[in-house]
Amino acid sequence: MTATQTHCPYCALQCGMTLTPRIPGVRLEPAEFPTNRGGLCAKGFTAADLLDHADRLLTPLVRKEPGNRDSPLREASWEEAYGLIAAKIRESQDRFGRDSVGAFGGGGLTNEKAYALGKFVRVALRSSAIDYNGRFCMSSAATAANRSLGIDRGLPFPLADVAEARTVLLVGANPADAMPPSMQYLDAGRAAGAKHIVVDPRRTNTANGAHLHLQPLPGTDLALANGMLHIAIREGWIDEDFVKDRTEGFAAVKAATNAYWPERVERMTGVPERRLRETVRLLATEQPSMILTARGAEQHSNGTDTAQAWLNLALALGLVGKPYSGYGTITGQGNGQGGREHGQKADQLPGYRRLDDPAAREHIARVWGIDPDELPQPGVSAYEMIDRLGTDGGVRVLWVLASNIAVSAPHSTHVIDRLKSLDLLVVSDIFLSETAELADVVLPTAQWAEEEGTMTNLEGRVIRRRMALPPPPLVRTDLRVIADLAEILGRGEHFSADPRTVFDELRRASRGGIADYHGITWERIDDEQGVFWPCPSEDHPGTPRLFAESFPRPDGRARFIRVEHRDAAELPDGTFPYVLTTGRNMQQYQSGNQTRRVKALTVALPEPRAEIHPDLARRHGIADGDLVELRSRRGVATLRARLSDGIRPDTVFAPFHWPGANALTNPALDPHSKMPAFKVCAVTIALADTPEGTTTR
Ligand SMILES: Nc1nc2c(c(=O)[nH]1)N[C@H]1C(S)=C(S)[C@@H](COP(=O)(O)OP(=O)(O)OC[C@H]3O[C@@H](n4cnc5c(=O)[nH]c(N)nc54)[C@H](O)[C@@H]3O)O[C@H]1N2
Ligand SMILES: Nc1nc2c(c(=O)[nH]1)N[C@H]1C(S)=C(S)[C@@H](COP(=O)(O)OP(=O)(O)OC[C@H]3O[C@@H](n4cnc5c(=O)[nH]c(N)nc54)[C@H](O)[C@@H]3O)O[C@H]1N2
Ligand code: SF4
Ligand SMILES: [Mo]
Repeated sequence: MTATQTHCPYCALQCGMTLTPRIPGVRLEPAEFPTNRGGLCAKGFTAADLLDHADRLLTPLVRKEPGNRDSPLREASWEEAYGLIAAKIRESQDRFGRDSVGAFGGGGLTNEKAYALGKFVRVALRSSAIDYNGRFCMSSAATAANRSLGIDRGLPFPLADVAEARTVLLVGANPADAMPPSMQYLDAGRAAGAKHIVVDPRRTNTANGAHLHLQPLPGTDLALANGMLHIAIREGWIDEDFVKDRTEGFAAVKAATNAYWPERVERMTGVPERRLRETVRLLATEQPSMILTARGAEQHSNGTDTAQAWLNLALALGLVGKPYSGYGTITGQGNGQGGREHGQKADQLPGYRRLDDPAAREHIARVWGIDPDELPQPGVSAYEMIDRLGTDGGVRVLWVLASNIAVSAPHSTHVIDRLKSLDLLVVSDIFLSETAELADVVLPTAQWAEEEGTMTNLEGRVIRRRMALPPPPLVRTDLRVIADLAEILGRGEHFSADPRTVFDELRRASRGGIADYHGITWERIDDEQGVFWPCPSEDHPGTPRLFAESFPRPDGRARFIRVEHRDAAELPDGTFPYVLTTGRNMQQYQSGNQTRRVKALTVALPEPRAEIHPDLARRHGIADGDLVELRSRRGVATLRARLSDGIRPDTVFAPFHWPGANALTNPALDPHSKMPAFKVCAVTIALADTPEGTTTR
């Protein structure tokens, strides 16, 4: 029996695994890949359980009564499903214009699929309406890095470098739960005496092993970062040579930080002055130092400026571009990095090019064999697109691939209303997600172990997803479905269902762009355990570490950008007195559409738990395990309480792996990245009078 080397279907660590055929299904074992080095988390270990799962979608589904979403779904042939979709696309575009048809993609799609989907919308639909769930993920840090460093590669160094840093500041990042095998690098650093500081309103598993834990009020990280820069300036810890030779704009930032004196920052954030000072001292004097942010710092209505504030601090201390040192964002989804490079973003063409750049349009049009004028202009961001579904000027026919927005988008009751107002909703998925339950047409999709392609992990390392077994007989890959639909729409000659052909085209399309994959081949990926982009030619070694010499900006310098604290879009008040923040549990993944079906994982974590401080619980007569009702200005969720003295008494934490949390969240958007404020909204809390047994609604 031949073994297949591939990678986990879930997060951006993309742990290596070995699949060996057996009857039925496959045997899954961890592999020695440079990121996981033989480790896997519980989700990875059980990923193969979903290949032959009883819930799997095995044929297309359509409504028994077309147009009536209250009528049941029934099995249909691909021809019938395609016929329905194509007819609706034509009808909608004739009546309401090209932009009335759009797509919503995902950071779990392979590079080839993300590329093909972006091309499908621009070339086959000639619509501007496309965006994806990465907008809800790392877009704030990406926006900050683009404008300050000229490039957005989440980690500008290999993950293993983390073990060599003597100081690591983790801001709003909980890798102990979100990427357990990555902890071996943090643990190795700690064992060698490195000091780790965790900034998180909760004492997480990551914070538990750290030297220091800073516990700010959610949404105040920007003030914290500016406060640290204030101290660094006062103490003379700025790397003057680095600032002078390699950056621009420091004077304005320096002036702005005057107002962030430690006592004031302590009042704003709740972090004691001495902890602020100790953190800066370590970052400045115990180098090499790294500052890593994740969603806790970024998913805010000021997320871009917050990421920028941490980046400013890293630049001022001269951390960037030196060995085992620098600023990075921990990308989340399986292909969260590659998924943001190849054109499924509203404003983007492949290679991380801009859709509004005439030279980029020219280049891509040539690769695609079309006239540049055929390319639409940029569309609107994910939540803006969702918010306008079914309205005048909005999308009326939507195709969703690889995202479960009915659960994972903010203000979900509104999202569900909008989805219901569509003329046609098409969902491609493996299982009938909460979003697919609302669809007119459901298309079954091949899973990770049943397809070939490339993914780009959190380090910017391009790796191969390899096929271990064929998909079930009537199930098709997303790439095939994109090519089939393009054919029906009369643009078939521009598309291929073969991943290798698409990757070779992607290489040409990305050539000369920021995310340049031109020199990366499948053979090199096999031989070199992945290749780091940018990699402009086949004789180029790839780029594991960025910024050693210069920054990819017009003058080669990194740019400081002055940023000021802004209050969260919604603050607690007399009516909604507490802050709700949301995030992840170790045993579940994202909207839960996959992991809630894995028995071992649901046994380990059967339902969502709201983390509440015992003092807050006592005030409301809540005991551990009670059902509590959380209410925000937008909705209600009922979930079981888990009392923990590791969380701030003014803050409640809820996971979003089940429907519920996002009924509460605030869709206020960051003005730069269009990231929703997933990490702060105002809520009330009360003991629920819901009958025992009901958990969420
Ligand atoms: N088990 C599991 N692992 C995953 C995923 C999953 O769903 N489940 N998803 C993957 C994906 S797509 C992503 S994006 C990553 C996300 O990985 P992380 O960003 O590490 O995960 P989160 O739990 O969203 O947020 C991290 C921490 O931010 C804290 N936080 C909340 N508000 C604030 C704040 O205002 N400031 C600060 N400093 N911290 C705050 C939370 O308490 C939480 O512990 O995980 C990836 N890995
Ligand atoms: N309140 C709150 N909400 C959040 C967050 C938060 O921290 N708090 N985090 C946000 C973040 S960081 C993220 S990344 C999003 C994630 O939220 P979603 O975008 O909903 O992510 P998933 O649950 O992974 O959805 C992926 C879907 O695609 C299916 N799928 C998997 N692989 C494929 C494939 O190859 N093709 C197709 N067609 N389908 C596939 C899966 O079965 C699943 O239904 O949630 C965001 N929402
Ligand atoms: S850490 Fe991420 S990639 Fe690794 S096994 Fe777990 S879910 Fe999969
Ligand atoms: Mo994410």
